[in-house]
Amino acid sequence: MSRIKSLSAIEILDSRGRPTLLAICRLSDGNVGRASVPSGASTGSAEALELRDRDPTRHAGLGCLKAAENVSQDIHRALAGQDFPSQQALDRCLIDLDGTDNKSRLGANAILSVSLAFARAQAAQRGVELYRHFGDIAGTVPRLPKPMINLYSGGLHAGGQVAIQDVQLVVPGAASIHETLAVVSEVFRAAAKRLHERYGMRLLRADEGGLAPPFASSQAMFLEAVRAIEAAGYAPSDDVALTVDVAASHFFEDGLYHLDGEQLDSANMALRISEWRRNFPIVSIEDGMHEADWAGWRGLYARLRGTALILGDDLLCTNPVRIRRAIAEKAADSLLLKVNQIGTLTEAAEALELARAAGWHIVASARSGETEDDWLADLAVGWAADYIKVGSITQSERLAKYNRLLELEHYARLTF
Ligand code: 2PG
Ligand code: MG
Repeated sequence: MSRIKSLSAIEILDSRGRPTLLAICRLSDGNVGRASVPSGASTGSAEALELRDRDPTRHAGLGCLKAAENVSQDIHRALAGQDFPSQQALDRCLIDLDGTDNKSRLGANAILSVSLAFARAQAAQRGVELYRHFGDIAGTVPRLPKPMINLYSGGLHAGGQVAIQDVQLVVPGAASIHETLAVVSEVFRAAAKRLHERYGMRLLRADEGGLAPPFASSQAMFLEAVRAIEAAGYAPSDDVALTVDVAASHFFEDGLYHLDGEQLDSANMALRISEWRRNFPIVSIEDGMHEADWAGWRGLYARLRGTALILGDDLLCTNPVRIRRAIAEKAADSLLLKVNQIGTLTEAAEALELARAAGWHIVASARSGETEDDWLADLAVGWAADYIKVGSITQSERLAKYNRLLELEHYARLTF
């Protein structure tokens, strides 16, 4: 049993310089857990609500003082002195206390910060590493995920110079996280050098640390990725493959996809994606279609199943109801798992279980606004995700997760 002594939260800043929350959970036996929550930019409309102050005189309305107060006052008052035997018991209590469908009363940021801080406190109480505790919560056997590492950015994470959001690298044959990072860093350097030669300036980095030059088209972005892999001395596909987050919800308007100067209907968008997959070594396609274009998703899945992961982010929002629908309609075969889209560890574990039972792949994902907290690495390992998506290798809020994976690989002797 874990009796809560106190809960509190403060407003801190994320990697974009925007407010977010850090929560602290103290148990009566002296164990303490702390955790901070990330925040997205290309958010799905079915995500749980991130509570912001909307006070235009502070942080452009993005302040989190109200959410912090909800933890330190409402949630503290309701939970302090209570014993919680499990994560599920705590999360159910938080969900009931909020009482809304999308956590809009207390805020999903407030609720998740408590859910995570409690998990850390319980892990400390049990004297086990966080990844092992996460595994016990979900009944999963820990395993290392393969990183999908951001190389180029566009869309809402960069200047929108290219509509699609992320082109990422995976190293299919790597034996370890160490080896993966070494290979990716060579490709990243080769890519930066090529772009420097071409554009004659040090390139600006996007939100997740990816390179964001003014590519003429999506096609040019993929082609340049392949050239960078080759320039680093690797074989595209066999040594280093690509994954893409199309983030199509964010360039869909009036029923059409506005891509590379063209307006494509759903069928032509699916056709365009299958051309990319044929011409480039793409092994995973995230959000190829708009979040409400279910027919488009079914078409994409029918066309590409078995050749690349059909990965749902905005489509699914880590929400069991939406995942059930996608399984039934054969609209996807992989889940991008972001716990802040749903707001508690327990509900995210339900999403995981559903997706696993359907034979889906799991990609544990960070957000574009992150903190230096590294719990995502433990979550990806503990929940045996197939992949982890954290962004590039050039910013500390991303490296906190990669470096924690290296630590787990080292002393827990975990493998892929
Ligand atoms: C995504 C994520 C992470 P955001 O779309 O997959 O890259 O972005 O956190 O902005 O939703
Ligand atoms: Mg996405």
